[in-house]
Amino acid sequence: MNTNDTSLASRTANDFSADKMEFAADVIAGLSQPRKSLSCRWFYDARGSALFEDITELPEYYPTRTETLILRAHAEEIAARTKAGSLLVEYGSGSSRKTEILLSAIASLAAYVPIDVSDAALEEARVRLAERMPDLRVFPVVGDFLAEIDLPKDLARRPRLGFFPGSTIGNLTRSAAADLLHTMGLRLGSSSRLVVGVDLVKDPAVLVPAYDDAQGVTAAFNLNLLTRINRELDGDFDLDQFRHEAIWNAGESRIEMHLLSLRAQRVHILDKTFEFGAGEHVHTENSHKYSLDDFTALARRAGYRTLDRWVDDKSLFSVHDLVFDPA
Ligand code: SAH
Ligand code: AVI
Repeated sequence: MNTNDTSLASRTANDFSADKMEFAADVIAGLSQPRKSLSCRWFYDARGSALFEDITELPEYYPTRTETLILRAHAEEIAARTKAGSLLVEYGSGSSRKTEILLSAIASLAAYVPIDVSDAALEEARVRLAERMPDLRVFPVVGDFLAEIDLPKDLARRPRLGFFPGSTIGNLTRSAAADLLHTMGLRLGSSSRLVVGVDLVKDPAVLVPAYDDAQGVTAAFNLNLLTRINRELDGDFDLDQFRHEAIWNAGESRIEMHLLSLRAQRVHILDKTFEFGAGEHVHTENSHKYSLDDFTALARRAGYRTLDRWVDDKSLFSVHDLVFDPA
C-alpha cells in the first residue's frame, strides 16, 4: 500500500460528512489488512437496498418468505404478550414489509420506530406506511442499531418491543451477536421483549444457491459495494475484474461472500493505492446459520429468556420470542 502524505483525516474533514468519513476509514482499514475485507454494513446505499429487496423475491432466497409465514402464523401470540401502549422498535428495518404483519396484529401500539442505516429504505417504508396505516405514528431513525435513540418525550417512557428480523443477527460473528443482543436489551430495558429472526443450519446445496442465485442478483448486490466506493470515495475499481463468490464455511457454520480479483491489479481510493493479486479474495459478508439450541444458548448468554421459538414445517428458519432478564 502506498501511504501518501495527505492524511485521510485532514483531507476528509473538509470534504466529507461524518458518515462518509467512517465509510472511508473502514474501507481503508479493511483493504489494508493482509486478508482484505469490507464490512457488509456498507452494502445498503439506495441501490444496495433495492437489490436486497430483489434478493428477497428470488426463488433461491428462502429466508424472507419463510420468516413471513412464521410471523403470520404466530403474530397473535406475539401481540397477546405485548403491553398496551408499547413502542415497536425495529433494528435494520429495510422495507418494513414483514413488520406490517406485527403492526396489523398489535392493536395498541404507541408508535413504530424503524432504525436503519439506509435513509432511502426508511423513507420508502415511511411513505408506504403513511398510506396503508395512516393512524400509525412512525418515528424513523437513520443510523446504527447501537446508537442511542433520541425519542420525543411522550414516547421515551413507553414499554418497548424490539424486533430484529431477517437473520441480520447472522451477519455478525457469534461473540459480536451476543454483545449486540445484550446492548439491545439494555437499551430496550429489563423485562422488554425482543423478537428475533434467525436462519437455521441446513444442507449447503440449499444455502449456497441462496447466496449465488442463477439470475446474478446477489452478485450485483456484492459488486455494488465497489460501485459505491468508486462513487463516494473516488475509487477506480474495474467491476469486470472482480467476481462474486459465496462459500459455505462449515467450521464457522456460515455462508461467506467474497469478491475475487480476476487478475493482478492496482486500485486507487481517495489518495491510497491498493494492490490485488490474481485470485485474491476480499471478504465482504458473513451470514451465520444456527441450530435452535445454539441460538437459545447465545440469547441466554446475552441475558434473555426464551418464551417461545417457532420454525416453519421444513425447519428452514426460526423466530425467537425473548424477554430480557439479565441475571
Ligand atoms: N429487516 C429487513 C431487512 C434486512 S436487510 C428484512 O428482514 O428483510 C438488513 C438491513 O439492516 C438493511 O436494511 C440494512 O440497511 C440494515 N443495516 C445493516 N447494518 C446496520 C447497522 N449497523 N445499523 C442499522 N441498520 C443496519
Ligand atoms: C440482511 N442479511 C441477513 C442478508 C443475509 O442473508 O445474510 C443479506 C444478504 N446477503 C446476501 N444475500 C442476502
